[in-house]
Amino acid sequence: MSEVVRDLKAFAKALVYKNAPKEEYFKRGHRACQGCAPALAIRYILKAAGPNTIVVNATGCMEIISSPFPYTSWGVPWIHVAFENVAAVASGVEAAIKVLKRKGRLDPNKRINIIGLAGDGGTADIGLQALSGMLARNHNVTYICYDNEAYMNTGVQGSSATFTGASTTTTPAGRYSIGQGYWKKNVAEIAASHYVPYVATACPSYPLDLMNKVRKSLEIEGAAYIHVFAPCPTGWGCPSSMAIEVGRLAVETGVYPLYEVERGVWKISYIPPKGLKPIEEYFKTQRRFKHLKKEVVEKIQEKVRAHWERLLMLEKMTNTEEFKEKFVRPFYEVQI
Ligand SMILES: Cc1ncc(C[n+]2csc(CCOP(=O)(O)OP(=O)(O)O)c2C)c(N)n1
Ligand code: SF4
Ligand SMILES: [Mg+2]
Repeated sequence: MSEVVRDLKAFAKALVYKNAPKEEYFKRGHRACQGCAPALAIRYILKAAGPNTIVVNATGCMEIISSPFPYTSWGVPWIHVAFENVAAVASGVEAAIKVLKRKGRLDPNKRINIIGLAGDGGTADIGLQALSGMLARNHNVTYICYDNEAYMNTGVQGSSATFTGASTTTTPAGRYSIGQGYWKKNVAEIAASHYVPYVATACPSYPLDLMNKVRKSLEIEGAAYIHVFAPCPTGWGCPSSMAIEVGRLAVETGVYPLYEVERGVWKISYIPPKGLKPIEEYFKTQRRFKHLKKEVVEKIQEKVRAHWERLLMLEKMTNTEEFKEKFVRPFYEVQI
């Protein structure tokens, strides 16, 4: 596995087409809207995971667009579960495979990837308890949340992962409301606080980085969590041709930083070489932020910058020999 590089934009452009596996396990013909980044993300995720993969998928846009016959798109075993219990079912699948291997009914050396897949509603809200259980028990599962920042399948209702200031049908902007009034819930950090071996954030605008993180998570023994920021042109009010650019701008403005937390050590995957762009550049691409007044944008900007600074500090603090010696080695290498 190559190191995640910092100037991902240049790197991804140069290498993605040459190095991406040719096989498609999320097939064409599904019913996603034009420019749907979650659907693109799944395509990359499965390219990276390969054929020996079982996907446990919650109710949501990605289930709806991919499952009805004759538009079924899954080229790997796939199970649809309720909105709230992806992590519980994925835990059960992993336990069942372990038993089958122990009883000799499955080759014990065969690697089977188990991926739990749910939207931000299914992860940050209704499925959070099951996710926490799965992470606490350290099941050998990669849980992936595709975050389109609202309950899209049922009509753009806000979730706790909806970005601050966004207008949704349950957080409508108006005279007395800026839209979503609180800070986006950070599920990647919640996952990291379970001390699982691997947590990452990703975005299909950076496909190579996304695929590398999926591969890495599957190679590591134990629970992994990947939070994938995935623009939804329909719910966000941007042209379908802009989804990739919008994802890139989210990263370049610091609205959605890309990073990994591997055994407690933080590493930012992409640091914009010329510093963060102003968040207006990201906001102006989408209708859901159109109503925001300058003073509100400035306040959100301040928070985004502070959050980025904190990330830089976390990286600096955890990447020292002292941190690794006093925390990482004793904590992660001692088996109780
Ligand atoms: C217990 C339960 N409550 C509500 C629903 C209705 N429902 C189905 S999908 C969905 C929204 C899913 O949102 P998210 O997880 O963000 O996925 P997205 O649709 O955005 O891809 C809702 C509310 C349901 N299926 N089950
Ligand atoms: S509503 Fe959004 S997430 Fe759902 S299929 Fe359309 S673009 Fe994709
Ligand atoms: Mg959603």
